[in-house]
Amino acid sequence: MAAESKSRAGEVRLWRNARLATMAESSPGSGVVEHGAIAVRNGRIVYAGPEADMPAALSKGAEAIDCEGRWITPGLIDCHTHLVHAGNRANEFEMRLAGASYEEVAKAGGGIVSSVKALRAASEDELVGQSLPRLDALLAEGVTTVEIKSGYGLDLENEKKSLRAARRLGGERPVTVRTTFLGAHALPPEAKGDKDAFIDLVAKQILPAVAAEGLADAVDGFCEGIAFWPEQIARVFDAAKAAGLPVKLHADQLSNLHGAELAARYGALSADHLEYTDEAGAAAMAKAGTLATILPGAYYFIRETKKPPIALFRQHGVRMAVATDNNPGTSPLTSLLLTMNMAATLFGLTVDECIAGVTREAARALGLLGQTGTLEAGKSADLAIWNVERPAELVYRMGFNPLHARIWRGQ
Ligand code: DI6
Ligand code: FE
Repeated sequence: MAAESKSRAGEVRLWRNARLATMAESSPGSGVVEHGAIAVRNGRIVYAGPEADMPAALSKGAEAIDCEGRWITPGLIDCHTHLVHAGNRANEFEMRLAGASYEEVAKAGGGIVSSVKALRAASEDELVGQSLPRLDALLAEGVTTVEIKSGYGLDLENEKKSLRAARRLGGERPVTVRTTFLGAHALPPEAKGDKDAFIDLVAKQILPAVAAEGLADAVDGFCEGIAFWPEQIARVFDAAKAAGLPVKLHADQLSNLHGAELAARYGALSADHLEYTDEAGAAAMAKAGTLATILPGAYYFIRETKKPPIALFRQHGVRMAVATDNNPGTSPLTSLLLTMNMAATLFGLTVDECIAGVTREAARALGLLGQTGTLEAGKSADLAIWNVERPAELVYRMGFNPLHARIWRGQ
């Protein structure tokens, strides 16, 4: 699994002469430490803070890396992607730009069903091969943890194939992969329009089998008129609960079906998109501790005009994560840096909210805050080291990558 070990067991590695944005919850803002150092042993952070306060025992005999004043943030986390898919839908994009309607695109074999066809036709090896360049694009910008959903297989064998491909990506590259079963994503052609029967199949057969094989860390659904109704999603969530898996939801992206409240009722880790969420939804999420995962890439790409209610989320104390939603239909985006810029420019998130959204809050949205997402002792040494003068540059630039080095589990 892990990359070849460069430091021996028990040895301390030190990143010194650095500026830290620890993102620790106990500190205000980004938890800035101007003259900072991070000590790492066995892949874990044993110290992160002012260099002057570091216990002398840690630096004695340690291998020290001089960061020359560079900024270190937690490794970035993309907590919502459909990264494992086959082919792309550039043809559909082109048709739409030439004036084709959604129906015309669908008639020409476009839409989500075309991605289902392509995924079913691809072998597991081909899926891994096609997905690796997208994963590499994320890693090149300092990503150390990525969530990957199924949802283009839509039958047992093909859902398992995509989840296995996702897990394999974590073996091919030094990155933490969390998998999410998204069986209730769309209706496959063989369901012949019968959503209830398909939901039965997902809840009673596919989900339990996927869970029994340990292929999924969580369960997601698409709650929308063009996908599944809240009552149908609730049946999938009941099955997830029975299998002991946490849930999350694509909610209120195109209309307000009160998906946010549904997610909150099930104690979901996150509700995602949320363009049409109202105040009752925000209040319910706050009460349940359900995060809002903001996906500006999809908002931008489908030219949505209704923005998620960021002010309500702040007012009610809903925590916000930010993710790419990488997928072939509505967000062919593989840059978490650009995503931060979009969250700031399109939705008015502050720099601190953007950076927290792709680190601490993204970790929380995956149930991984105990392991990663901040620079604090005890956590995995997942770091991104940047050639910037101030963290705001990570949000400000468009299409420029200032990453100096990416460290995953201390390597
Ligand atoms: N919401 C989306 O925007 C994507 N899936 C979802 O649940 C669309 C996926 C696609 O068109 O391939
Ligand atoms: Fe999505």
